[in-house]
Amino acid sequence: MKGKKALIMVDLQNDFCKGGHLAVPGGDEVIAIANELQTHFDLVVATQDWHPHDHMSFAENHPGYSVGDVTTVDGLKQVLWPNHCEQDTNGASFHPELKTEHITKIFHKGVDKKIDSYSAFFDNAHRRSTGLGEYLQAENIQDVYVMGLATDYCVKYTSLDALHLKFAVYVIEDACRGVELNTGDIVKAKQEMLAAGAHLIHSSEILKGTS
Ligand code: VGL
Ligand code: ZN
Repeated sequence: MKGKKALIMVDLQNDFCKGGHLAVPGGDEVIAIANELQTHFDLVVATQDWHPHDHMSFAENHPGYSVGDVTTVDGLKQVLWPNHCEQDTNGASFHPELKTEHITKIFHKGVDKKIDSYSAFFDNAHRRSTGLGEYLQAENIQDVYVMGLATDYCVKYTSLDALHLKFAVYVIEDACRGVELNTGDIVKAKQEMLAAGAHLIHSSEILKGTS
């Protein structure tokens, strides 16, 4: 039987787009691509970064620290961010132009104040599953296609975890944008994903086929 394909749309939320609290350069440019891609898959899922106000990834919750600083939380390296994607705020909502009618399930991550979660599958210490891996396995998905924000954080860790879970992983390069906190982070992230076994593809390779 031919493998079933899922599209994972990572964090297409207002706070990562223009005017958002953690705007990723060009973030909103991927929304139109996401809309075009959705009908080409057996299954479409989406993630939302979904933090409580007192989340430990927010610089504001670490007196004396600033955005971009790196510290340790509960033994794990943590980059400190501006407050973003606070649960039930407009910043955490999907971009208003994103089509949502094809999404079969939404996975929230970063909900525990004490630990961040860049991957759509597990928190950063792999302590708790979001349920995404189990869901895709139950749906007999073999190939996962990852797109969204941000290339060097949530897209990267989602892709690496998908590979660990033995999915074939395709990262749709032109449908991702990165934070690039440090110059070269996006290139490095792509190299890491490639080295781990992901395929980097262009959306046209999917769109040229029939839906
Ligand atoms: C993300 C930084 C903090 C992401 C989420 O979606 O890539 N980056 N939280
Ligand atoms: Zn976050």
